Amino acid sequence: MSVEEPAYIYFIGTAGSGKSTLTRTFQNWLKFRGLDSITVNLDPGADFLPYTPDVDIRDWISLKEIMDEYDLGPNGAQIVAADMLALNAKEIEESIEGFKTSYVLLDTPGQIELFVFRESGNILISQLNPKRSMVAYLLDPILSRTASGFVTQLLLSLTTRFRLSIPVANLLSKSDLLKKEEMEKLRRWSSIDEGLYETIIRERATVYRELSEQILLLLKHFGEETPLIPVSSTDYSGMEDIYNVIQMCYRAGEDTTSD
Ligand SMILES: Nc1nc2c(ncn2[C@@H]2O[C@H](COP(=O)(O)OP(=O)(O)O)[C@@H](O)[C@H]2O)c(=O)[nH]1
Ligand SMILES: [Mg+2]
Repeated sequence: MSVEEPAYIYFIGTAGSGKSTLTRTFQNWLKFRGLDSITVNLDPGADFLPYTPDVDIRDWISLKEIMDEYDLGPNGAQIVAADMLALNAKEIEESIEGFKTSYVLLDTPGQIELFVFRESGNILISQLNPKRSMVAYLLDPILSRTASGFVTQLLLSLTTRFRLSIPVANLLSKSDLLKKEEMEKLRRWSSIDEGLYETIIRERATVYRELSEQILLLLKHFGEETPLIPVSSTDYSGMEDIYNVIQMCYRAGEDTTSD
């Protein structure tokens, strides 16, 4: 068995971007490769999950109970539940440690702000292992179709990097839904090229022009022109690329298969 500590991969993205499905798909892919992983559901509001979580926040936090106890609607209860995640960080850690695995795949709440903009995300990452943590950030292809939509998503990804202070890999989710030309266009845009700049300028009227330009400069300055990794849970494309990014981050090319 490897004596290495596990790698913690947080799947983050806007609601419906494919986090839960990718958590399952990537675990399956690791399994095909003979690599051990566990899944952690951090969404107390999840009604249905496409995988059976090994560690489940719903064992500690019930959205229904919060709604009843505090007389809140579902949105208010989600916020209270997100903050309660921090209170359970130690239990989550102990539960994960019981598994002795190589990869911990953490599926975050449907709404990105609950994990990224409130403190609980940071608290949980610190409690687990910030040095061996990374974010797999899912860009939604539907929201990426226009240049301004694409830039806004990159900005959210950059904001996630700043809020959580761990490395972020940008994935283009559900790439099976994109035509070849659209994929090519996004690939070019992801290097923050002139074409993206010109498209933005054409898309927006004067009031947005300077803002868009500044956002692009910001993205360029902070290295957001890193390659986008197209992935698909439908055809399993991009799984090896995710794996390679994880290796580059932590293991310098080594995997953790038992010898
Ligand atoms: N075509 C396609 N649909 C996907 C893919 N991944 C997820 N979906 C669908 O997108 C919807 C949202 O996925 P889900 O994983 O629940 O998103 P989450 O809210 O980010 O966890 C579901 O209907 C999934 O079946 C994919 O790779 N390709
Ligand atoms: Mg989900």
